Amino acid sequence: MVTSADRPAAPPPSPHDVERIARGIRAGERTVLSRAITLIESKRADHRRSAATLMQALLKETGQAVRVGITGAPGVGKSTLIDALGSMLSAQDHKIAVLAVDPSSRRTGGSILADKTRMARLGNDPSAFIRPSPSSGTLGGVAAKTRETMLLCEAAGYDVVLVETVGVGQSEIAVADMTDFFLVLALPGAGDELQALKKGVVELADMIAVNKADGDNVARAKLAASQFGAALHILSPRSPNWSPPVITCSALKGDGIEALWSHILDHRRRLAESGELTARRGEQQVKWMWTMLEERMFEPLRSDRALKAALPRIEADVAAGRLAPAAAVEKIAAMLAE
Ligand SMILES: Nc1nc2c(ncn2[C@@H]2O[C@H](COP(=O)(O)OP(=O)(O)OP(=O)(O)O)[C@@H](O)[C@H]2O)c(=O)[nH]1
Ligand SMILES: [Mg+2]
Repeated sequence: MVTSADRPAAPPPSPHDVERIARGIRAGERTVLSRAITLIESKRADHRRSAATLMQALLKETGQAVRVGITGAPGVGKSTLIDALGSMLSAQDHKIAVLAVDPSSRRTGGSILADKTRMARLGNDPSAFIRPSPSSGTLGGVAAKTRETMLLCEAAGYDVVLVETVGVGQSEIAVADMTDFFLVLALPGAGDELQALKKGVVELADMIAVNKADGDNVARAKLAASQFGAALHILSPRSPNWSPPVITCSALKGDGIEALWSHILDHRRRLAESGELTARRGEQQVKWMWTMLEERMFEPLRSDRALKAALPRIEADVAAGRLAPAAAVEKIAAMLAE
């Protein structure tokens, strides 16, 4: 049996190859784009260097897309909404990239399949590109890969990027940090809807859309929307140039999707005119650099075998009060320096 360990490792792309990949991406070739994403998702140091060269080569071609983050509880209708919005935009000659940030192991086979069926129209649309969340890694790592994928998609000519995330851990913050507009989806329902949404997430929202406003739900959806509206009123807005609207929509029926998009464009116009868009993106880039650096610095802690073997013991000693945290840090640092 030939295992992957027996096979010689694939050589990293040469500088010449990287230039060819960059050309393929600029030409909008999907297979090249997919291969490039696989390259940036690789953990190998030589691949990572090639990936960094590629990102630098394409830097000037990035940044033109409307970047929208979409969050909400499982089942709220994110994928259905992306399908409806993406299909509408595709009909207007936009090219749509759909990405996901999900650092949990939730998105295994079944769930990807489910997404494919929920995004049935976009999935078959030649002007749409759908890429699931990188399947492993820390949130910081997954988010960094998704950001780079977003930039590759922009370089390939996708002018709308929709990033779906489910509300696990800090993933909403990671997505808000890589997009221009953060859309929170909510469900119709009485009173305690607001409690169901984490406060921190509502504070990040550039808009709340109460989805599934169809059939018997319409009145309840309107009620929920007015409650959200009142609640948003007392929060200090994320931007001085924008008060987050609250709308109702039905992703399933396509109701309210046009209005939703026009709010996103309005937001973009205002932030662009005030200079906030450029400033926000600049801050995001710097933050991203630090996140990647942190990831890089922490990597030996995850990959150094001796250290990994020693860590549980060190932790136990710290927990039991046998080892001072400061002494533990010295010990770990010394092992890393070996
Ligand atoms: N009635 C109604 N059902 C909807 C609407 N939008 C989505 N649904 C249904 O809600 C279910 C979940 O939809 P998804 O789009 O997969 O939800 P999601 O938020 O992407 O779910 P996860 O990715 O699992 O977190 C599906 O059965 C959809 O058909 C809507 O506007 N109205
Ligand atoms: Mg989904």
